[in-house]
Amino acid sequence: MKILIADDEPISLLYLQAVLEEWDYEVVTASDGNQACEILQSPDAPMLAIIDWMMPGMDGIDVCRVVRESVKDRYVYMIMLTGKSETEFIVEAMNAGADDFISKPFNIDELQVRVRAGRRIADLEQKLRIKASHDALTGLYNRGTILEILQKELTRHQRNKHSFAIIFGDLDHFKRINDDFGHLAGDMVLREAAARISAVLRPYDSLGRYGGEELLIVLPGCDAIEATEIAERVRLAICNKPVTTDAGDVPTSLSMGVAVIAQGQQISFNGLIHLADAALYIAKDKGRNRVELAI
Ligand code: GH3
Ligand code: MG
Repeated sequence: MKILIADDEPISLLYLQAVLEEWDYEVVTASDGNQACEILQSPDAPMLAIIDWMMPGMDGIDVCRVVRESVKDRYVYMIMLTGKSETEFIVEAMNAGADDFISKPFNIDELQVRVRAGRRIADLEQKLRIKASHDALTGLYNRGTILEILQKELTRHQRNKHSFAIIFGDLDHFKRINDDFGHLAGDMVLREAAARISAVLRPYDSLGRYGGEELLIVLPGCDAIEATEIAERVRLAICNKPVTTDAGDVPTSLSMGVAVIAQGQQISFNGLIHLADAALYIAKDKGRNRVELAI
């Protein structure tokens, strides 16, 4: 696991780094509070941090406060390291957002167990977050998360005016698949469909399970041609070969409705969903296993 250590004294920093590397942590260092903050706010930041209280510029207390206020999408477990040991300082550090407190000079065994406890909590936090934001069967984003992503993309669109698209997909005759092959096979089809779609999307697209066999894809920066091309790629990925299940090979297909928001176009969240849903309805009506673009 990655861990940040922030200390303005190079010798302390080197010593801590050597000790933590010995315990198999991947160490990232910062020599002042500003740098620590910047690292902890970056996308691939460590989830564990040991922060010295006294540093030039932002001190450890400032770092804890800023990180707690600004980092909302994951938990950073922060241990404050300081020569101060009186209760009032411990209270101040914890009030600022620190999770734990170690007095200098520290005992190496104590440091090890405290870092280990922090690691357990950071791990658990991450597992809980993934559980709360993902669908257990397919591993895709769940409904709440994909709708949040869509809302963020819509807000970004209103600010930047660039185009983007969504695809509403629904597996065809899924009830029949369950009836003919059983629910377990149906589950396998859902999982395989999710994997096949993920494999043909771009890294910055988002795919979520909107409902039972309904999927929602958010495609940033796409115009109608690009979005339709992607939808067609998705369609082929699903119908090109049957899904192999324990109950036999299951021919599978997906119908999709595509809605595109052009540069500068104004649309509400519900209006956008409704557009894609209406196009999906037309795709079903016209015979399924097809892509319809909303107009
Ligand atoms: P259409 O082509 O019009 O979409 O027909 P359909 O049969 O796919 O649609 P319908 O809404 O009639 O049925 C959807 C079925 O999907 C019913 C439901 O039991 C099944 N389903 C929903 N979630 C799951 C799931 O997690 N696992 C399995 N195996 N089936 C599911
Ligand atoms: Mg269906």
